Amino acid sequence: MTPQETEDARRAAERLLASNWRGTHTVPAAGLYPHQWSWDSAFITFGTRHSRPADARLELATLFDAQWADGRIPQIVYSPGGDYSPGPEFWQSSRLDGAPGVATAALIQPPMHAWAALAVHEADPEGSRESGFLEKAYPALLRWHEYLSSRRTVAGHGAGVIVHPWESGVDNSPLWDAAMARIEVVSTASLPRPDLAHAGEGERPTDRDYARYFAIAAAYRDSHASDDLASLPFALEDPGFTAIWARSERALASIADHIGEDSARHVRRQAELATAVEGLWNSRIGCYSARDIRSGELVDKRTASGLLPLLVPGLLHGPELLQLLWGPSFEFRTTALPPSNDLLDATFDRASYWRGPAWFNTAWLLAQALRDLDRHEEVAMIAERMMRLAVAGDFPEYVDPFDGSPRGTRAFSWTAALTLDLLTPTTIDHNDTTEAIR
Ligand code: 9WN
Repeated sequence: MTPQETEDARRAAERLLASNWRGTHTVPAAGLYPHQWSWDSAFITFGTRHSRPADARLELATLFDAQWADGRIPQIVYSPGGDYSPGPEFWQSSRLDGAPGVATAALIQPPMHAWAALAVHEADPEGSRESGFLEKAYPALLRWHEYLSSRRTVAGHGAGVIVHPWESGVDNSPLWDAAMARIEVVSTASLPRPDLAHAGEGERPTDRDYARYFAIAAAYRDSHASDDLASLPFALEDPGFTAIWARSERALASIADHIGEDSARHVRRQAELATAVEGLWNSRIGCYSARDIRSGELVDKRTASGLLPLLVPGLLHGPELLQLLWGPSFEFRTTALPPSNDLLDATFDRASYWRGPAWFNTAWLLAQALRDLDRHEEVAMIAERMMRLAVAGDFPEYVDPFDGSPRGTRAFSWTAALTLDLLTPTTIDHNDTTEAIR
């Protein structure tokens, strides 16, 4: 990539992020996703921190303002208007205990936030200090991680439990197929699908999936967002969610150090989460996987979520995962970007959402892991491919894993933000805590 190509791509990404900015937060995509999404906002700040650090701080602060009394950070913070289903009228969050003043969903998404907050601070330490950013963010992040520990783990395991496929961020991944199949579907007749106005039908979950999504969400809402995980229709330990949490716990230790709080407890917690991730190693398939808490069984599916434990320093099965990434299941060398699903599995579908297409957030997450492993050539390869695919496809939501054709919606914010991040050289200040954890 020439310096001019890089500069042009960075400018285009910045323009797109500015056009999706709504004054307090960035929408993931203007038509398909017209509200604030939890892990999208975290990913987006990895891009906006470079040229608009004050907006990046505001983006996270807006999300923290929607935190529930029990510490959860909601999957969606609704804005007025916008045609998206389920909307605020589905959740009626004001009727649920401990919900904030603003309308939100009751579900959550992977905890990228502490990691994002540290990165936002590091991009503009002076502005961050002047605004007391970390001092304000830390208590919110602490309560969020405490919510996860107390409400989203099963005794004896410690991995993060999701109670809806939407909570994984990889909604129709084959990891959830067996658990989804247990949900009875009465009819798919009157389901609102405004999403189909913005992406091809074959690129989105099916009506049958949606009927189940609504049934699981309604059961959770009607249980008043219960923490009795065993009583819920869907509850699985998620390897991607847990790996991201471990990474964020490590960031929380650094944040605590920056502001003179006790970091040792986060270092300990990070080690516990690393152990919990190891509990999701599935030796039958040679990959990390999800565990259904109802059956206690690990799911026999290799997916990109099962590769994300590479983010955990000192991972026991790191070498096997790297081989898997380069081997016939994920074909890192020849694919446009790593696919979301095992190329060899019967469920693989090159067009359907999280069942095959390549996503920019997955590629970026793997790039972070590879950078930690000093595999800088591979990081550069991912950066170059992301840049070319993002520019050629008008910042698509995801791409065909073989030829890189754009799929899903366009002008998608995290595609722009994460590409921008990889194209921007940064000096990351690894402090003592981070080194101790490594
Ligand atoms: C449900 C916003 C979100 C992402 C998810 C992605 C998709 C929503 C949907 O879009 O999910 O949350 O309507 O399909 O799967 O990761 O956060 O970009």
